[in-house]
Amino acid sequence: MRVLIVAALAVMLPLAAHAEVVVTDPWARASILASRPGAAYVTAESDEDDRLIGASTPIADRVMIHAIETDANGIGRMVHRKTLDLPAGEAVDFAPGGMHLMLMGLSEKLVEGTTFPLTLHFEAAGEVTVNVPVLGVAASRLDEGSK
Ligand SMILES: [Cu+2]
Repeated sequence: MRVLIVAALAVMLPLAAHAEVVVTDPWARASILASRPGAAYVTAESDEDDRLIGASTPIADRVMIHAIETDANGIGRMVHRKTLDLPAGEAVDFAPGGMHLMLMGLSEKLVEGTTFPLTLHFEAAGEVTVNVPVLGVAASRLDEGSK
């Protein structure tokens, strides 16, 4: 009996001590060419201060965290970020024209109606994997693409 209780505590304690990040509304836009990078979007919210430190997917060589910064002339440029802070209780939205997860070196085109797994790596919460639906080439938000 004692062995069972110790084993149960060992399983529960790390969970209680860790931040939890909820990742919702994943989507990506279908690509016209496999040679162009794709982009994926999610909403992420952590119950404690945490930080996105990377992402990966089996369908791309690597996934980069990109922001878009607008210069004084109003021209937007993609800026690579090594990490992205997730303040506790604040939903961070990835969306076209803003933060996105750039899928570099796609092994195949992103085809509308398919899905692919995307794993987000958080400093405190660890890995969270979501299934990303691929919407049409003209989709600009999740709800638009699902109509
Ligand atoms: Cu980008």
